[in-house]
Amino acid sequence: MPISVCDRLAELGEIGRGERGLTRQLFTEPEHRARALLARWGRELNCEVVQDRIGNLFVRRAGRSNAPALQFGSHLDTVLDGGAYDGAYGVAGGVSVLAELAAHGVETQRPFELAAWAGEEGSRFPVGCLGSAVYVGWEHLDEMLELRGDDGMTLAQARNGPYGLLPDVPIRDDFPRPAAYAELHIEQGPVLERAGVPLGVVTAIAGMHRYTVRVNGEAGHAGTVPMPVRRDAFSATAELALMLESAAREIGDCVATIGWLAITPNQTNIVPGLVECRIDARSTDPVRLKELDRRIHALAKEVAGRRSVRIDVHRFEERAPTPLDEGLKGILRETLDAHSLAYLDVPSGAVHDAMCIASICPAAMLFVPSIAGASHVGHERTAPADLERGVDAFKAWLLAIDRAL
Ligand code: HGY
Ligand code: MN
Ligand code: MN
Repeated sequence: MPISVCDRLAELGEIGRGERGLTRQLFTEPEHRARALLARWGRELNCEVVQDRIGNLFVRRAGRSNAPALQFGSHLDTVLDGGAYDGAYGVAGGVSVLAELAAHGVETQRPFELAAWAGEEGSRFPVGCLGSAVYVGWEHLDEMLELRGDDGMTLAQARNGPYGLLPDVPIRDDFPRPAAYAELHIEQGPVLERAGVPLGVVTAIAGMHRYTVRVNGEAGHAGTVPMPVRRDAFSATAELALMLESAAREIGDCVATIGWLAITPNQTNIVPGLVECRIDARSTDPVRLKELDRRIHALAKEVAGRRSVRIDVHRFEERAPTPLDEGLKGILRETLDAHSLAYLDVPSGAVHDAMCIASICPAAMLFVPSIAGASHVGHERTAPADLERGVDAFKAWLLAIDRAL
């Protein structure tokens, strides 16, 4: 009896568990253990297990021909105190599909290759979709290896450390272009649950710009610097944050978030001299995303002038809104109709590795509902029946794609 996706998720869900949720950041002990577990699952299924030099892990099942693979997957890393389903569901679900094919001796036309993309969250090293972006050539490995995490360690040091690449897995240096790519993921939003529909055909993935913002004011004694002459870096940042929030609301159909912030010297009785923060700005509409970008720079200039502080804004990540492949979406809708499974077209506000892979081959995604739309939190949940149904639908979709390609 093949292991259920819920059981695989339960096993994965114990790796990196903390009080408030799961933390499996790239090249840390728990994330290394999660990759090692996937490698073990792959070997148990007599699949070829290989990795590349940024830490992407591939579990490959041979097909009748050696044509370009049908690739599918997601990520094993998590945000800080994250949930047990974001990313993990697409990987565990992919393993369940491979296990089902093996259990029934199904021979596919082409190889089926499950990918666990390294560092999708960008939660330790600040570039999102890190592994898949290197895989498609959007980012260069050598440049990414110089990235520095919040703990001061470079990506190279972490990768070459005890929790880097898996010691017993061969390294693959070629980046074969798949024939097509499919990703199974939780919705991370409330749309499917509110509509009472168990499956989502993802129409497009939101574009995302990420910025670092440095606000330079003047540190001083909290008790003696009079209010009118202060150049308080935190007050300037707070004003910028509120103006950014209003701008996003005004533009509409976009989101802007400051989720990471560091105050220097971060002392109760010192007026902050320096604040660094990061802005995460998104929209599925490129025009709105561009307007948000314009407003960010304009607001920074306005606040800097009014408060006589220096504000430097640097965009370090730019991912365009990504419409997903019409052909693969058509096959998915036909498959769901053939199995009398209800579905809804739904855009993705979250970004995914699929947006990178879509630049080298047709790519599409299938969603299952998130309870209360909660994600990137420890109480992220999806009902077991929805998880199982998603894997069944995903398997049928992959086999239909394999026949159609
Ligand atoms: O941030 C995101 O949208 C994704 O979960 N990394
Ligand atoms: Mn994800
Ligand atoms: Mn995520």
